[in-house]
Amino acid sequence: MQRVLDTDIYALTDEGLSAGRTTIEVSDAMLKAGIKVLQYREKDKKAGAMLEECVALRRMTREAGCTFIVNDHIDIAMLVDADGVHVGQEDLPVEEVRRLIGPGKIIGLSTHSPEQCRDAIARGADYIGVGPIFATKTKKDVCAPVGYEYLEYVVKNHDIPHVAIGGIKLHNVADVVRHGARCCALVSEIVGADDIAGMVARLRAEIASAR
Ligand code: TZP
Ligand code: MG
Repeated sequence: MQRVLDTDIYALTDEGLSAGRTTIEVSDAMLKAGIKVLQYREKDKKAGAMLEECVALRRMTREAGCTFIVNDHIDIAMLVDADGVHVGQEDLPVEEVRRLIGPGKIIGLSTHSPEQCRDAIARGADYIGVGPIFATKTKKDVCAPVGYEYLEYVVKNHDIPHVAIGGIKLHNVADVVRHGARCCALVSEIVGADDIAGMVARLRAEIASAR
């Protein structure tokens, strides 16, 4: 059952890929386009700048009825009362993140294999990232693509909410959904689009046609 990520598109920020626009500008466009889950993921900014942006994004996402997740920075997530945090395999363990942010918040964990999926469930993650489905240049320390095999394993065997990620584009999003993805995460395809609202609408139509 998909509860936490009960939406078709999971959007992430990346100012470096935003074609000269700020993350606040791009997020505003994504929220106006109806995005309902937004992850703040800025790898090259200083903590003070990130906090300032997250304060603004918390207000904007709340007004838009959008779930707001902060990547990596549990302290910033707590300071702005984000809805949750997203961590990777080499970040703090899920149990310790839970001790910090409390039971009412969302913890997402990136996973790349069936073992990591089972481990995420055992540790109490609220959702898992599944990927990278395809090769991507967006993430620097990315592992080899997992393809559809791991996605299909998750879909067939586990109820934990999941989001497919990595190299998902307008041209392949329908195929990812046909392979079982309930929710698709995209970075470059959305933040890099000239017309963000148009891109989100086209992605939605592709996803709907594949369901
Ligand atoms: N985690 C796995 S792949 C990835 C992250 C954050 C980046 C995905 O970016 P894009 O541009 O949608 O391929
Ligand atoms: Mg991380």
